Amino acid sequence: MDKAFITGITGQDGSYLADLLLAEGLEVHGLIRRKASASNWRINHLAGHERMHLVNGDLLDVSSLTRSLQEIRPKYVFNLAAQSFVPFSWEAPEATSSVTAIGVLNMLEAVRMVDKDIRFYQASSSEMFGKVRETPQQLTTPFYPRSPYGVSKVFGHWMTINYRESYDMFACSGILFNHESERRGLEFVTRKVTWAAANIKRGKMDSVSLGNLDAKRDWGYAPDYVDAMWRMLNQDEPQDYVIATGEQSSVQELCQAAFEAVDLNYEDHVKLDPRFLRPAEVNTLLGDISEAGKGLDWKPQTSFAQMITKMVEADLHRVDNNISWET
Ligand code: NAP
Ligand code: G4F
Repeated sequence: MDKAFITGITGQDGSYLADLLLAEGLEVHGLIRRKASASNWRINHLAGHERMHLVNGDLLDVSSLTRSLQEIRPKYVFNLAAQSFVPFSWEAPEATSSVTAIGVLNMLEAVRMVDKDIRFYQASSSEMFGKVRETPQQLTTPFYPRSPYGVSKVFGHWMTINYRESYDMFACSGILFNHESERRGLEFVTRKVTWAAANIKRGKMDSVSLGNLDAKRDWGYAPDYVDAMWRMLNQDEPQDYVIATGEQSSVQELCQAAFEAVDLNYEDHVKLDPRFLRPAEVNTLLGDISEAGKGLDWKPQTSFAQMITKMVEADLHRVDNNISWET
Protein backbone atom coordinates (compact mmCIF):
# COMPACT_ATOMS: atom_id res chain seq x y z
CA MET A 1 0.00 0.00 0.00
CA ASP A 2 1.43 3.43 -0.96
CA LYS A 3 2.08 5.81 1.93
CA ALA A 4 1.91 9.60 2.05
CA PHE A 5 3.42 11.96 4.62
CA ILE A 6 1.68 15.34 4.98
CA THR A 7 3.04 18.34 6.88
CA GLY A 8 0.29 20.85 7.76
CA ILE A 9 -2.34 18.12 8.08
CA THR A 10 -4.30 20.15 10.67
CA GLY A 11 -4.61 23.04 8.20
CA GLN A 12 -7.26 23.63 5.54
CA ASP A 13 -5.41 21.98 2.66
CA GLY A 14 -3.85 19.19 4.71
CA SER A 15 -7.27 18.06 5.90
CA TYR A 16 -8.78 17.95 2.40
CA LEU A 17 -5.67 16.24 1.04
CA ALA A 18 -5.95 13.57 3.75
CA ASP A 19 -9.61 13.02 2.75
CA LEU A 20 -8.57 12.62 -0.90
CA LEU A 21 -5.60 10.30 -0.31
CA LEU A 22 -7.59 8.04 2.02
CA ALA A 23 -10.29 7.83 -0.66
CA GLU A 24 -7.53 6.88 -3.15
CA GLY A 25 -6.57 3.96 -0.87
CA LEU A 26 -3.31 5.35 0.53
CA GLU A 27 -2.01 5.10 4.07
CA VAL A 28 -1.77 8.69 5.36
CA HIS A 29 0.69 9.96 7.97
CA GLY A 30 0.35 13.54 9.20
CA LEU A 31 2.91 15.59 11.12
CA ILE A 32 1.49 17.22 14.25
CA ARG A 33 3.36 19.77 16.36
CA ARG A 34 2.90 20.11 20.09
CA LYS A 35 0.50 22.86 21.21
CA ALA A 36 -0.96 23.78 24.60
CA SER A 37 -4.44 23.33 23.10
CA ALA A 38 -4.89 20.85 20.27
CA SER A 39 -6.34 22.29 17.04
CA ASN A 40 -7.38 19.14 15.24
CA TRP A 41 -10.94 20.18 14.34
CA ARG A 42 -10.39 19.79 10.58
CA ILE A 43 -9.30 16.15 10.91
CA ASN A 44 -11.43 15.00 13.85
CA HIS A 45 -13.71 13.17 11.40
CA LEU A 46 -10.73 10.98 10.43
CA ALA A 47 -9.89 9.87 14.00
CA GLY A 48 -10.00 6.10 14.18
CA HIS A 49 -9.61 5.58 10.42
CA GLU A 50 -7.44 2.48 10.06
CA ARG A 51 -5.18 4.05 7.39
CA MET A 52 -4.79 7.42 9.14
CA HIS A 53 -1.84 8.06 11.48
CA LEU A 54 -0.46 11.12 13.25
CA VAL A 55 3.22 11.56 14.08
CA ASN A 56 4.74 14.09 16.49
CA GLY A 57 7.36 16.51 15.22
CA ASP A 58 7.96 19.99 13.87
CA LEU A 59 9.07 21.46 10.56
CA LEU A 60 11.71 23.39 12.51
CA ASP A 61 13.27 20.19 13.85
CA VAL A 62 14.97 18.27 11.06
CA SER A 63 15.66 15.27 13.31
CA SER A 64 11.90 14.82 13.80
CA LEU A 65 11.44 14.90 10.02
CA THR A 66 14.18 12.37 9.21
CA ARG A 67 12.99 10.06 12.00
CA SER A 68 9.43 10.24 10.66
CA LEU A 69 10.51 9.44 7.11
CA GLN A 70 12.77 6.59 8.27
CA GLU A 71 9.93 5.01 10.23
CA ILE A 72 7.16 5.56 7.67
CA ARG A 73 9.10 5.20 4.38
CA PRO A 74 6.48 7.11 2.36
CA LYS A 75 6.29 7.24 -1.42
CA TYR A 76 4.90 10.82 -1.33
CA VAL A 77 5.69 13.85 0.85
CA PHE A 78 3.38 16.88 0.71
CA ASN A 79 4.95 19.89 2.44
CA LEU A 80 1.96 22.08 3.30
CA ALA A 81 3.03 23.38 6.74
CA ALA A 82 3.69 27.11 6.95
CA GLN A 83 2.91 30.29 8.85
CA SER A 84 0.37 31.12 6.16
CA PHE A 85 -1.32 34.35 7.33
CA VAL A 86 0.25 37.26 5.43
CA PRO A 87 -0.38 40.09 8.01
CA PHE A 88 1.24 38.05 10.81
CA SER A 89 4.39 37.80 8.69
CA TRP A 90 5.07 41.50 9.36
CA GLU A 91 4.46 41.01 13.07
CA ALA A 92 6.77 37.97 13.28
CA PRO A 93 9.02 38.02 10.19
CA GLU A 94 11.74 35.85 11.66
CA ALA A 95 9.35 33.15 12.89
CA THR A 96 7.56 33.23 9.52
CA SER A 97 10.85 32.87 7.64
CA SER A 98 11.91 30.00 9.92
CA VAL A 99 8.92 27.82 9.18
CA THR A 100 7.82 29.05 5.73
CA ALA A 101 11.33 29.29 4.21
CA ILE A 102 13.83 27.23 6.23
CA GLY A 103 11.16 24.62 7.01
CA VAL A 104 11.07 23.76 3.29
CA LEU A 105 14.82 23.25 3.28
CA ASN A 106 14.54 21.03 6.37
CA MET A 107 11.94 18.84 4.66
CA LEU A 108 13.93 18.64 1.41
CA GLU A 109 17.09 17.67 3.33
CA ALA A 110 15.20 14.99 5.24
CA VAL A 111 13.89 13.55 1.96
CA ARG A 112 17.38 13.67 0.38
CA MET A 113 18.96 11.92 3.36
CA VAL A 114 16.31 9.20 3.81
CA ASP A 115 15.15 8.36 0.28
CA LYS A 116 15.83 10.42 -2.84
CA ASP A 117 13.09 8.52 -4.70
CA ILE A 118 10.33 10.10 -2.56
CA ARG A 119 8.00 12.28 -4.62
CA PHE A 120 7.96 15.75 -2.97
CA TYR A 121 5.32 18.49 -3.29
CA GLN A 122 5.96 22.07 -2.14
CA ALA A 123 3.06 24.46 -1.43
CA SER A 124 4.17 27.57 -3.30
CA SER A 125 1.96 30.64 -3.49
CA SER A 126 0.69 33.34 -5.84
CA GLU A 127 1.91 35.77 -3.15
CA MET A 128 5.32 35.29 -4.82
CA PHE A 129 4.01 37.37 -7.77
CA GLY A 130 3.10 40.19 -5.35
CA LYS A 131 3.37 43.47 -7.25
CA VAL A 132 2.56 41.69 -10.46
CA ARG A 133 4.88 42.09 -13.46
CA GLU A 134 2.33 40.77 -15.99
CA THR A 135 -1.29 39.61 -16.10
CA PRO A 136 -2.31 36.83 -16.03
CA GLN A 137 0.53 35.32 -14.02
CA GLN A 138 2.18 32.13 -15.32
CA LEU A 139 5.23 30.02 -14.44
CA THR A 140 7.58 32.39 -16.26
CA THR A 141 6.23 35.59 -14.64
CA PRO A 142 8.99 37.21 -12.52
CA PHE A 143 8.41 37.23 -8.76
CA TYR A 144 7.99 40.47 -6.76
CA PRO A 145 6.93 39.39 -3.25
CA ARG A 146 5.39 42.07 -1.01
CA SER A 147 5.59 40.55 2.49
CA PRO A 148 7.96 38.46 4.62
CA TYR A 149 5.55 35.59 3.86
CA GLY A 150 5.91 36.11 0.09
CA VAL A 151 9.69 36.36 0.31
CA SER A 152 9.79 33.13 2.34
CA LYS A 153 7.68 31.34 -0.26
CA VAL A 154 10.12 32.43 -3.01
CA PHE A 155 12.94 30.82 -1.00
CA GLY A 156 11.00 27.55 -0.64
CA HIS A 157 10.04 27.59 -4.31
CA TRP A 158 13.59 28.02 -5.60
CA MET A 159 15.00 25.57 -3.06
CA THR A 160 12.56 22.94 -4.38
CA ILE A 161 13.70 23.58 -7.96
CA ASN A 162 17.32 23.56 -6.81
CA TYR A 163 16.97 20.15 -5.14
CA ARG A 164 15.27 18.77 -8.26
CA GLU A 165 18.08 19.99 -10.48
CA SER A 166 20.98 19.28 -8.09
CA TYR A 167 20.00 15.84 -6.82
CA ASP A 168 17.68 14.56 -9.56
CA MET A 169 14.79 14.42 -7.08
CA PHE A 170 11.09 14.22 -8.02
CA ALA A 171 10.35 17.59 -6.40
CA CYS A 172 7.50 19.79 -7.68
CA SER A 173 6.14 23.12 -6.71
CA GLY A 174 2.50 24.10 -7.12
CA ILE A 175 2.00 27.86 -7.36
CA LEU A 176 -1.50 27.95 -5.93
CA PHE A 177 -3.66 31.06 -6.00
CA ASN A 178 -6.02 31.78 -3.09
CA HIS A 179 -8.30 28.87 -2.25
CA GLU A 180 -10.96 28.82 0.40
CA SER A 181 -13.57 26.53 1.93
CA GLU A 182 -15.85 25.80 4.88
CA ARG A 183 -12.62 24.82 6.70
CA ARG A 184 -10.83 28.14 6.08
CA GLY A 185 -9.40 29.96 9.11
CA LEU A 186 -11.53 32.84 10.40
CA GLU A 187 -8.72 35.40 9.93
CA PHE A 188 -8.75 35.10 6.11
CA VAL A 189 -11.08 37.54 4.38
CA THR A 190 -13.50 35.07 2.71
CA ARG A 191 -14.30 33.19 5.91
CA LYS A 192 -14.34 36.40 7.96
CA VAL A 193 -17.05 37.72 5.62
CA THR A 194 -19.13 34.52 5.32
CA TRP A 195 -19.04 34.03 9.13
CA ALA A 196 -20.10 37.67 9.62
CA ALA A 197 -22.90 37.43 7.03
CA ALA A 198 -24.33 34.34 8.78
CA ASN A 199 -24.12 35.93 12.24
CA ILE A 200 -25.58 39.26 11.09
CA LYS A 201 -28.44 37.43 9.36
CA ARG A 202 -29.27 35.69 12.67
CA GLY A 203 -28.94 38.91 14.68
CA LYS A 204 -25.78 37.86 16.53
CA MET A 205 -23.51 40.56 15.04
CA ASP A 206 -24.20 44.03 13.62
CA SER A 207 -21.27 44.63 11.33
CA VAL A 208 -17.86 43.46 10.14
CA SER A 209 -14.72 45.62 9.89
CA LEU A 210 -12.48 45.16 6.86
CA GLY A 211 -9.43 46.75 5.24
CA ASN A 212 -8.87 47.12 1.50
CA LEU A 213 -12.09 46.37 -0.42
CA ASP A 214 -10.45 47.04 -3.79
CA ALA A 215 -7.93 44.17 -3.67
CA LYS A 216 -8.64 41.51 -6.30
CA ARG A 217 -7.94 37.81 -5.94
CA ASP A 218 -8.29 34.70 -8.09
CA TRP A 219 -10.29 32.66 -5.55
CA GLY A 220 -10.85 28.91 -5.96
CA TYR A 221 -12.20 26.04 -3.86
CA ALA A 222 -9.68 24.11 -1.70
CA PRO A 223 -10.96 20.54 -2.43
CA ASP A 224 -10.43 21.19 -6.17
CA TYR A 225 -6.88 22.38 -5.48
CA VAL A 226 -5.69 19.37 -3.44
CA ASP A 227 -6.69 17.24 -6.43
CA ALA A 228 -4.17 19.27 -8.49
CA MET A 229 -1.45 18.52 -5.87
CA TRP A 230 -2.13 14.79 -6.16
CA ARG A 231 -2.02 14.95 -9.97
CA MET A 232 1.32 16.80 -9.81
CA LEU A 233 2.97 13.96 -7.89
CA ASN A 234 1.66 11.41 -10.35
CA GLN A 235 3.19 12.92 -13.47
CA ASP A 236 5.84 11.01 -15.42
CA GLU A 237 8.36 13.82 -14.85
CA PRO A 238 8.43 16.45 -12.08
CA GLN A 239 7.02 19.76 -13.33
CA ASP A 240 5.73 22.91 -11.59
CA TYR A 241 2.28 24.38 -12.29
CA VAL A 242 0.15 27.44 -11.67
CA ILE A 243 -3.18 26.37 -10.11
CA ALA A 244 -5.96 28.98 -10.19
CA THR A 245 -9.39 29.61 -11.71
CA GLY A 246 -8.46 32.22 -14.31
CA GLU A 247 -11.12 34.58 -12.92
CA GLN A 248 -10.87 37.27 -10.26
CA SER A 249 -13.17 39.15 -7.89
CA SER A 250 -12.60 42.09 -5.56
CA VAL A 251 -13.09 41.97 -1.78
CA GLN A 252 -16.10 44.24 -2.37
CA GLU A 253 -17.59 41.66 -4.79
CA LEU A 254 -16.92 38.97 -2.19
CA CYS A 255 -18.93 41.00 0.36
CA GLN A 256 -21.73 41.50 -2.15
CA ALA A 257 -21.92 37.76 -2.91
CA ALA A 258 -21.85 36.64 0.76
CA PHE A 259 -24.47 39.13 1.96
CA GLU A 260 -26.72 38.52 -1.07
CA ALA A 261 -26.68 34.81 -0.11
CA VAL A 262 -28.52 35.79 3.10
CA ASP A 263 -30.67 38.49 1.41
CA LEU A 264 -28.79 41.39 2.96
CA ASN A 265 -27.04 44.44 1.51
CA TYR A 266 -23.34 44.41 2.43
CA GLU A 267 -23.23 48.24 2.39
CA ASP A 268 -25.42 48.25 5.52
CA HIS A 269 -22.97 46.06 7.47
CA VAL A 270 -19.38 46.42 6.21
CA LYS A 271 -17.21 49.02 7.97
CA LEU A 272 -13.76 50.16 6.91
CA ASP A 273 -11.04 49.90 9.54
CA PRO A 274 -7.47 51.01 8.73
CA ARG A 275 -6.14 48.42 11.20
CA PHE A 276 -6.78 45.81 8.51
CA LEU A 277 -4.72 47.61 5.84
CA ARG A 278 -1.28 46.13 5.15
CA PRO A 279 2.15 47.81 5.06
CA ALA A 280 2.40 46.67 1.42
CA GLU A 281 -0.61 45.32 -0.47
CA VAL A 282 -0.89 42.80 -3.30
CA ASN A 283 -3.53 44.63 -5.33
CA THR A 284 -4.36 42.04 -7.96
CA LEU A 285 -3.74 38.36 -8.69
CA LEU A 286 -4.99 36.38 -11.69
CA GLY A 287 -3.62 32.99 -12.72
CA ASP A 288 -3.11 31.47 -16.18
CA ILE A 289 -4.30 27.85 -15.95
CA SER A 290 -3.65 26.78 -19.52
CA GLU A 291 -0.60 24.66 -18.58
CA ALA A 292 -2.47 22.88 -15.77
CA GLY A 293 -5.18 21.97 -18.26
CA LYS A 294 -2.68 20.56 -20.75
CA GLY A 295 -0.20 18.87 -18.38
CA LEU A 296 -2.46 17.69 -15.55
CA ASP A 297 -5.84 17.56 -17.28
CA TRP A 298 -6.97 19.71 -14.33
CA LYS A 299 -9.51 22.48 -14.20
CA PRO A 300 -11.48 23.99 -11.31
CA GLN A 301 -14.86 22.36 -10.65
CA THR A 302 -16.39 24.95 -8.33
CA SER A 303 -17.14 28.58 -9.23
CA PHE A 304 -16.51 31.52 -6.90
CA ALA A 305 -20.29 32.03 -6.47
CA GLN A 306 -20.86 28.34 -5.66
CA MET A 307 -18.02 28.37 -3.14
CA ILE A 308 -19.25 31.47 -1.32
CA THR A 309 -22.75 29.98 -1.15
CA LYS A 310 -21.36 26.75 0.35
CA MET A 311 -19.34 28.72 2.92
CA VAL A 312 -22.30 30.93 3.92
CA GLU A 313 -24.57 27.87 4.24
CA ALA A 314 -22.01 26.06 6.42
CA ASP A 315 -21.67 29.12 8.65
CA LEU A 316 -25.47 29.52 8.92
CA HIS A 317 -25.63 25.87 9.99
CA ARG A 318 -22.99 26.51 12.67
CA VAL A 319 -24.76 29.62 13.97
CA ASP A 320 -28.17 27.90 13.99
CA ASN A 321 -26.78 24.94 15.93
CA ASN A 322 -24.58 26.93 18.33
CA ILE A 323 -21.50 25.24 16.88
CA SER A 324 -18.18 27.09 17.14
CA TRP A 325 -16.60 28.45 13.94
CA GLU A 326 -13.87 25.80 14.18
CA THR A 327 -16.01 22.71 14.00
P1 NAP B 1 -3.22 26.70 7.15
O1 NAP B 1 -4.66 26.34 7.25
O2 NAP B 1 -2.74 27.95 7.81
O3 NAP B 1 -2.38 25.44 7.71
C1 NAP B 1 -1.02 25.57 8.02
C2 NAP B 1 -0.53 24.26 8.62
O4 NAP B 1 0.87 24.38 8.91
C3 NAP B 1 -1.21 23.87 9.94
O5 NAP B 1 -1.45 22.49 9.93
C4 NAP B 1 -0.15 24.21 10.98
O6 NAP B 1 -0.26 23.44 12.16
C5 NAP B 1 1.10 23.80 10.20
N1 NAP B 1 2.32 24.33 10.79
C6 NAP B 1 2.65 25.62 11.02
N2 NAP B 1 3.87 25.70 11.59
C7 NAP B 1 4.33 24.41 11.71
C8 NAP B 1 5.52 23.84 12.22
N3 NAP B 1 6.51 24.58 12.72
N4 NAP B 1 5.65 22.49 12.18
C9 NAP B 1 4.67 21.71 11.67
N5 NAP B 1 3.51 22.20 11.20
C10 NAP B 1 3.35 23.54 11.21
O7 NAP B 1 -2.76 26.80 5.62
P2 NAP B 1 -3.51 26.25 4.29
O8 NAP B 1 -4.44 27.28 3.80
O9 NAP B 1 -3.95 24.86 4.52
O10 NAP B 1 -2.28 26.25 3.26
C11 NAP B 1 -1.44 25.10 3.11
C12 NAP B 1 -0.14 25.54 2.47
O11 NAP B 1 -0.39 26.13 1.20
C13 NAP B 1 0.64 26.59 3.26
O12 NAP B 1 2.01 26.34 3.05
C14 NAP B 1 0.25 27.90 2.60
O13 NAP B 1 1.25 28.87 2.80
C15 NAP B 1 0.14 27.45 1.17
N6 NAP B 1 -0.78 28.20 0.31
C16 NAP B 1 -2.07 28.40 0.71
C17 NAP B 1 -2.95 29.06 -0.14
C18 NAP B 1 -4.39 29.29 0.25
O14 NAP B 1 -5.04 30.14 -0.37
N7 NAP B 1 -4.93 28.54 1.21
C19 NAP B 1 -2.50 29.52 -1.38
C20 NAP B 1 -1.17 29.29 -1.76
C21 NAP B 1 -0.32 28.61 -0.91
P3 NAP B 1 -1.06 23.94 13.48
O15 NAP B 1 -2.46 23.44 13.31
O16 NAP B 1 -0.32 23.27 14.56
O17 NAP B 1 -0.98 25.43 13.50
O1 G4F C 1 -7.72 36.42 2.77
P1 G4F C 1 -6.42 37.11 2.83
O2 G4F C 1 -5.84 37.34 4.17
O3 G4F C 1 -5.44 36.29 1.88
P2 G4F C 1 -4.03 36.65 1.19
O4 G4F C 1 -3.31 37.71 1.92
O5 G4F C 1 -4.28 36.88 -0.26
O6 G4F C 1 -3.20 35.31 1.41
C1 G4F C 1 -3.79 34.02 1.19
O7 G4F C 1 -3.60 33.64 -0.15
C2 G4F C 1 -2.22 33.45 -0.53
C3 G4F C 1 -2.21 33.05 -2.01
O8 G4F C 1 -2.17 34.19 -2.81
C4 G4F C 1 -1.63 32.36 0.36
F1 G4F C 1 -0.35 32.12 -0.03
C5 G4F C 1 -1.69 32.81 1.81
O9 G4F C 1 -1.16 31.77 2.64
C6 G4F C 1 -3.15 33.05 2.18
O10 G4F C 1 -3.83 31.82 2.13
O11 G4F C 1 -6.54 38.54 2.11
C7 G4F C 1 -7.03 38.69 0.80
C8 G4F C 1 -7.22 40.17 0.49
C9 G4F C 1 -5.99 41.04 0.78
O12 G4F C 1 -5.76 41.91 -0.30
C10 G4F C 1 -6.38 41.83 2.00
O13 G4F C 1 -5.77 43.13 2.10
O14 G4F C 1 -8.26 40.68 1.31
C11 G4F C 1 -7.88 41.95 1.79
N1 G4F C 1 -8.62 42.25 3.02
C12 G4F C 1 -9.45 43.31 3.19
N2 G4F C 1 -9.93 43.31 4.46
C13 G4F C 1 -8.55 41.55 4.17
C14 G4F C 1 -9.38 42.23 5.08
N3 G4F C 1 -7.88 40.43 4.51
C15 G4F C 1 -8.03 39.95 5.76
N4 G4F C 1 -7.38 38.81 6.11
N5 G4F C 1 -8.84 40.59 6.69
C16 G4F C 1 -9.52 41.73 6.40
O15 G4F C 1 -10.21 42.29 7.26
